[in-house]
Amino acid sequence: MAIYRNPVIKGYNADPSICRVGEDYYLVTSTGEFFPGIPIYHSRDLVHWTMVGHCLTRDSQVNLENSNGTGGIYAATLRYHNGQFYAISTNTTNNGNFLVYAPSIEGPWSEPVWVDEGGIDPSLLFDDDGKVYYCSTHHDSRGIQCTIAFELDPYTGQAVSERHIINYGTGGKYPEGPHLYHIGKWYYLIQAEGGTEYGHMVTIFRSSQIFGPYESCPRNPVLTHRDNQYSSIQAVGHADLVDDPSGNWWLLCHGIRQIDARLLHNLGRETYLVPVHWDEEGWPVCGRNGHISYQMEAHIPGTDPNENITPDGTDFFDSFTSPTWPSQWTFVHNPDLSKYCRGDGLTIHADTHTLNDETPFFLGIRQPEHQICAKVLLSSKIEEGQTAGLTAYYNRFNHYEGCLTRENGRLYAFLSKHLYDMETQSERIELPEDEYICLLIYTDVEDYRFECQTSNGTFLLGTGKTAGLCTESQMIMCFSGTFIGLFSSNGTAHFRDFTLFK
Ligand code: 6LW
Repeated sequence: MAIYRNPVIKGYNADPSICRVGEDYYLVTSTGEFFPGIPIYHSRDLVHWTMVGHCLTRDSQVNLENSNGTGGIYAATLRYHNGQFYAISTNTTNNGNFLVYAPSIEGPWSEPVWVDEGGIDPSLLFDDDGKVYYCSTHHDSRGIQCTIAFELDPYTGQAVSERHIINYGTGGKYPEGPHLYHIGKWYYLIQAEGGTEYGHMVTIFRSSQIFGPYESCPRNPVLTHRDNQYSSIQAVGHADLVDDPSGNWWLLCHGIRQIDARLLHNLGRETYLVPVHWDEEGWPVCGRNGHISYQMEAHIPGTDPNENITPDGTDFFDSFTSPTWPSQWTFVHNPDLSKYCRGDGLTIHADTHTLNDETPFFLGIRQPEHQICAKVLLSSKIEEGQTAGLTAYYNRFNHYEGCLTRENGRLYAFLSKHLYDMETQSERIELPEDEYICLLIYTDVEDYRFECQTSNGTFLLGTGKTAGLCTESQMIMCFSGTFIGLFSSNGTAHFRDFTLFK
């Protein structure tokens, strides 16, 4: 069997949902307050994944106004049926549950079809008889969270059957992330329970009828690390099931990489691959009896047995000279893309909004590892009172940035750190008027270290604690992860050659 390494999709890639078309796998993840929404990844072996686009690329599809770190696009489900792709999700800040569809994974994705149902984590089952079933979280008349299902017309968003409460879970809090499958004679229901933190778990149920009654797997939870204090992989849950062309089964789920044994993670919830086999009673056995690890053995589709599969590199480079945006670039809320000009490098025409505001002039990529280096060239043509530079950004309340500014005609560099309602700035270092200044970030589990390189040498601007950019240290309920990005405020900034590498 081949050896592969988890997570298979690194950095903030939570709530994975997967479908297979022949020998091609497609997977989506949630994006919260970030734009574009719902990234799409492609793979041929479930281990190597490439981001190939997004489902939500237009303001008319995704209004992120007021999503404010906690809201926006929650978990999505991706399905393929009869030549059409469907992605269904929840805009928790504006209008709720919706689906979009497309004739190919590249799109064009439709305008939203709104579904008149509350709750989050909607999913679709295209059944053998041509019926389409919807399920999502729900609160019953007593306010108790559960899973609801009904037949849906995916092109009108209308229910075409009665609504049925089909499950209350096994007693874990927040039964959510439901997915329905019709496998053989059974309808299976997979869901997450325990909340997407350290109590997270995957539970599974089955019934001979779509609307139940569902029986619980005797081994529930079938996948969790709530009982595994020996692994720094935690919060394992929110899974989707897929088979490969050879008839092997897999779960894609999310988990976190704890910093040491501390209740801290700064990379967000990442996507993990879990081999599944079915026992004699027709229940799935996931991973190593419900546990997973960073290195696992399995019959990886499309690879030779005994192969040691090397993980994808996480290096990223953009000279900003091509007219097309690499998919990895991500914005906070809906950006005015006319203010971000590519071609001769990247020019950002910023107004007075700062990184502390809801709509900063910012673009970033997901931090993929605890230890990375990122650097960028920033023109010294900085206006009086303007600030621009390289940032480690969790959200508008928690971010650190190496900045250039101009005061009384002189060019300076400094480190700014913003946590909650606290802001500090390091001592300013006067810089020579080089054409470009190189700003750098070096990260590890303890610190983010900021430097700048000039013709006068390399200067340390300062460090910020990694703990300040962790999900657990957020003052608002947050589900994202740290981005490494560029920003400007109060003037036009010109960047070249952004590089991120391990
Ligand atoms: C996702 C839900 C969850 O929709 O977090 O805590 C939401 N649980 O399953 C956003 O990732």
